[in-house]
Amino acid sequence: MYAQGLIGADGETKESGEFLAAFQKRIDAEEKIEPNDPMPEGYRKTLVRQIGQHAHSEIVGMLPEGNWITRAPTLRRKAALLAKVQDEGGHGLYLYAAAETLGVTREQMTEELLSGKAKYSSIFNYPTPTWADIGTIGWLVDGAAIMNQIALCRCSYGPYARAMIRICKEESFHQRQGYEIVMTLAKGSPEQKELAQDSLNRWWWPSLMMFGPSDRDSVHSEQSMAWKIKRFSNDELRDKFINATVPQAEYLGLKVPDPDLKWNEEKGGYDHGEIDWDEFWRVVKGHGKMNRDRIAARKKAWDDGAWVREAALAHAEKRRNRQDAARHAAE
Ligand code: FAQ
Repeated sequence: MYAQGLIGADGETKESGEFLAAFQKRIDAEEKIEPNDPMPEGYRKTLVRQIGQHAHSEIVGMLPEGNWITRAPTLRRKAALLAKVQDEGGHGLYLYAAAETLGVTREQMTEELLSGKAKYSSIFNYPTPTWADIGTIGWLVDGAAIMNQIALCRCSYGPYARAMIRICKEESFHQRQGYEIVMTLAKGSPEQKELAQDSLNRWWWPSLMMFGPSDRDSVHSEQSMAWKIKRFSNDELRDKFINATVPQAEYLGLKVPDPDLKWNEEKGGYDHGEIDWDEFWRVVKGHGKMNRDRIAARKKAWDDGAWVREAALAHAEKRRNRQDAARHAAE
């Protein structure tokens, strides 16, 4: 359908000023854009990039927690964790389906993930060495994901916005199950409390990085906000997350590992310390602790699943042939 690459708007456009102005008018009037509507190529590419990367994040995001399914401490914890990881797989599938409405295939998106061309969230390149990490991921990672995704429920592209509404409902359950795990540890023995604190120490800063680079370095924000794909800037969402999460840590009796974190009465929010952007870019560029393992696991799953895809296609073709033959016989 479209000949260009999938990743990102390239800034060049052959569309007329009149066409772009009419499109912007629809956006400004808060109309939802649907798959068969005319849209600028940059808008389509931006959505393919963002939704595709979001889908990859959900699927790669199953790996750090999947690591603990066989080692969950009780049957109740195991059942909840299994359901949560399965939910994340479902989110990935809604999102791939939403991206497919823009004229790309799941195969193309997967190839871009496996070749390193398409990104997925930096957060999933950190290891999960302790059970407390499963609680902390639910509390902080799903908490950060919800903060970002609530805004995406109002995204101008209909299929993405609608997928987000359902996803947010499930993520809020995930956030609560994670918080409950951390609360159990934080109110438990000194060793358990230490596990919870150690996990918070390791996940706090990477969770803040999930919101993307600071506004001054965010290349896509301005255009994405004009198109109402993004409703808030990266820093605005990060600040909202900090303001919501610090009181939760205080309630647990845990210390947020930021010596510069301070309530600012004037702005009605927290000031925070400097984020290590070198670490962020290192991880985004593929040099985090788990990048290689994550992509190797996805590649193995994709290769191992080839026979299933082939069998499903062969079955669909057989069925189509049978239906065609039956139709011809009836004519
Ligand atoms: N990691 O100009 P911006 C979840 C890239 S879902 C890696 O600011 P944009 C559920 C960015 O792609 C988590 N790369 O970009 C779950 C761009 O590179 P590109 C995922 C990042 O798009 C929970 C470049 O940096 N959520 O966790 C990151 O306007 C538990 C410049 O950045 C979503 O994807 C990063 N953290 O804003 C699952 C939400 N940040 O593409 C399992 C939808 C930025 O030019 C367990 N996405 N980059 O090569 C968004 O809202 C946006 O895409 C942002 C980035 C806010 C992530």
